[in-house]
Amino acid sequence: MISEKMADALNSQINKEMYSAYLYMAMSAYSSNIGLNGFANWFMVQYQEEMVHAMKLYNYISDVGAPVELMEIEKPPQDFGTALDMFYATLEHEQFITRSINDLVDLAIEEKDHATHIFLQWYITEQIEEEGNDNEIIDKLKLAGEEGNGLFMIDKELAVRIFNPPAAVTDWTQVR
Ligand code: OFO
Repeated sequence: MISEKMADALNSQINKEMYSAYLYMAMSAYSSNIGLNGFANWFMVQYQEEMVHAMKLYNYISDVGAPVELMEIEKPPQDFGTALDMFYATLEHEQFITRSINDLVDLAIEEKDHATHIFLQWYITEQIEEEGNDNEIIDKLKLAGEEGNGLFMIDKELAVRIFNPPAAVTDWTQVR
């Protein structure tokens, strides 16, 4: 059992995760357009990860007997500038998501909602990884330069990222 206020906040978080998926899908399309197929792969993997983030919330809300409420997903931008600009935008978005998760944890603590508090721990850890990945790529882009060989090398590196689905990702109702 969770409060109505908590259910609303978790439903809003589903929307934020769906927007994250949509944003990274747009970045993937943009990367393909400018010939950065490795970046396109990296962002498409990120898109899939965001879908998992959304589905974990969806299934948690269902598990605790609250109504899932889906909302309109905002249109993402279409032009992201240079590769470095795109990763700065990615980091900024992830920092926004981290703040949102922190607010959810604050609410869980305020409401003494231990189940939701425990559930949210996964997201706290995940956000450390997400921001860490973005910072690492930003550092590499700054070091290697944004043109020619350096960019080509980073593109090759990002091409090998693969999506590691949770065990039951073929059955989205089982994603926990
Ligand atoms: Fe990118 O972590 Fe979810 O949104």
